Amino acid sequence: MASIDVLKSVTAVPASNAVTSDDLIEMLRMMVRIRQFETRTTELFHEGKIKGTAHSSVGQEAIAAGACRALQGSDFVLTHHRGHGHTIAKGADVGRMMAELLGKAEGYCYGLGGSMHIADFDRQILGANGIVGAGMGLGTGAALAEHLKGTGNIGIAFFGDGAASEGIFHEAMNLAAIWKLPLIFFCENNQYGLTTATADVIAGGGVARRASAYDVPGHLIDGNDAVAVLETVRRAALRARGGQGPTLIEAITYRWGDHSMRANLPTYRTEQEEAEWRTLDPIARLTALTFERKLLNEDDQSSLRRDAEREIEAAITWASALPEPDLDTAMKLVAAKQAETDFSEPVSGQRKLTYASAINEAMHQEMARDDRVIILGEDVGKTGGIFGLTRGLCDAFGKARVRDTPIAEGAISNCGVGAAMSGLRPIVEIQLFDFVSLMMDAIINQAAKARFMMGGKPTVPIVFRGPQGAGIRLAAQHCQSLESLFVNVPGLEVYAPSNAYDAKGLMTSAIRSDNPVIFLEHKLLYLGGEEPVPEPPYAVQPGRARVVREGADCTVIALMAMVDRAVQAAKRLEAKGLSVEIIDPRTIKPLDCETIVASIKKTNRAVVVHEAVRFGGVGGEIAATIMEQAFDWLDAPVKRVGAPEMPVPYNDSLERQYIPDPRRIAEAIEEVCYV
Ligand SMILES: Cc1ncc(C[n+]2csc(CCOP(=O)(O)OP(=O)(O)O)c2C)c(N)n1
Ligand SMILES: [Mg+2]
Repeated sequence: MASIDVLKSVTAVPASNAVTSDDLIEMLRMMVRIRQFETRTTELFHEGKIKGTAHSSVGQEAIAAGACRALQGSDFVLTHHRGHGHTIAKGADVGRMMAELLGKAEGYCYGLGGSMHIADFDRQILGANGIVGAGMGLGTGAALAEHLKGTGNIGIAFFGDGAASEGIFHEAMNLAAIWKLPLIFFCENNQYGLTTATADVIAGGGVARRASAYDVPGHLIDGNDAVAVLETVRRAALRARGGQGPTLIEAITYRWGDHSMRANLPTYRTEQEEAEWRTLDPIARLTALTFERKLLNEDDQSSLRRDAEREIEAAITWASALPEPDLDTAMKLVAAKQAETDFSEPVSGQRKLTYASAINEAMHQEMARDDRVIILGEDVGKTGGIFGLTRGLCDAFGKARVRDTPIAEGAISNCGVGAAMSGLRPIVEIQLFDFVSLMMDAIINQAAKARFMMGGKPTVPIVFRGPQGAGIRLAAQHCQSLESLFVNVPGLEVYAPSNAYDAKGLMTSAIRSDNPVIFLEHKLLYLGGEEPVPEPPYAVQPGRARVVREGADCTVIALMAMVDRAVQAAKRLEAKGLSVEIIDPRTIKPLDCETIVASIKKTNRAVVVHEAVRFGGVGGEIAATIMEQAFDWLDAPVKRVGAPEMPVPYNDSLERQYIPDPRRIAEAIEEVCYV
């Protein structure tokens, strides 16, 4: 099916004078090293020493060697699941790579990531990735970071032909094109995505042709020709460095082995096809060229091979003797340590702001304090966002830092994560929080895990913020409360301010945090009045709850817009002689269990209130914590109040019935108090 005839369509790229003897010899040396690494890795896998899986790039070495040869040391690469070759070609230490494959503590990722997550940030190897296509979105962010920092560095995002069918391909291409980002999109078309032939799933006659849709150069080249790869990437690099933006390169190649080392897939290629492609061995081809030019002879070639064998054997011997990682250290690598921050909270004076203006002021002050802080989102620029949260920031800090994006949540979020890993501190506005569903890969698979799976190296200081919640009749896809989706993901922090003072202080903390923060705002709170908010910058400590109101008979733990409703309920119950304590956790993750449990030990009763659907909501976690830590003090079962098991209804009166109100909260309090 994948006949070598496909190569008839590629553009021949003859070696120009720019290609030196050194280039040819070093590319060959690199390819031989990569092949040896992959060959031994496959053997170690079959011996049961390398676990899980790994993907060999044998047959595709010319791409890694040629493309990385065209880069400078400070340029970056993002690779994919079949990434050993790129990583070696960008200068990684094969010993530490092997240690990672063997799951050792001195591996690149402390043995926590394995083959699909190897990264070396000191060499601008920004990571392999287990999510097909991810490198393109992250690459836009890394390129944006280099551009804004003015380093002159460029980068390559490698991806497979299969990845070219992911939406992120189009979103990232578009973003890179409109922003003229210094990024090369390099598609290694090995003609299969797992068992599926590329020709069956790519419309429009190939990947490179899509470049014209974004008005960027597209090159279709022979990926088994290291010289063609080198020359093409050099051209693309020149363009990127010159500020002209991205290039799309599609290189036709073939992987010699199975999709992965597990080799558990049914046959989908003929032996004849495989044999035919082996005749186009990229190493044999470059070797022939070096012979033809009398740069090397057969002895030199043998010694290149022997050197590679020695190097990889030494790497295996070294790596095999290393100690295993331990769980305590692994736990410490989930999140970055909290930066040194002054969390003393100023007392509110006379000055007042709304909840929305308080968040805006925090962003303004942090952008003024730290020029790494940028904002990405739909309509966030001149118009200041549909709820006005970013109003005035574009005027104050310019379009380069307050960036209107296309309506492309995948690109916005992945660009943000890539930029965060490359040294910026992005704030991503989610226009309405429901649209976070289109950002979930960036948040859950990338932002939350990057630090851990890459061995504690990258920090991912990014804030995802936006309005959630019901109350203004926007119906089921614009009104959800989604916090429980995030609290179950290690690596994320979740902040949920209920008032203007906390909104400002927590936004400041979120921006200063070195970890990804989900910052939940509430539409109804946007509509609230002005409250006292100190003018100087201040940071509220995450994981420290506020006792909103003291009481003796029952504790209500309420989130966001429910805090005020709980206060109303408590005031109603005063008339009945009930004294209700109210706790606002302020951040759901970290959660201040101590304050909650101490309160229950005093009141002996608890009600948890949130607007999110009750089943599976955060209330269950809080109730379980109370049960675990204060069971003996409880005089009644913990009660939860939340939305019913239905999407948010549009109808005015139904929506009001849907959201917990002071009456329902008061009833719940009475129930636990009168058992
Ligand atoms: C988003 C996502 N979907 C599916 C997979 C499972 N998967 C891993 S590799 C792969 C094939 C990828 O093909 P291609 O991009 O052509 O890369 P190649 O394996 O050919 O190098 C698939 C489907 C995944 N890891 N991520
Ligand atoms: Mg493929």
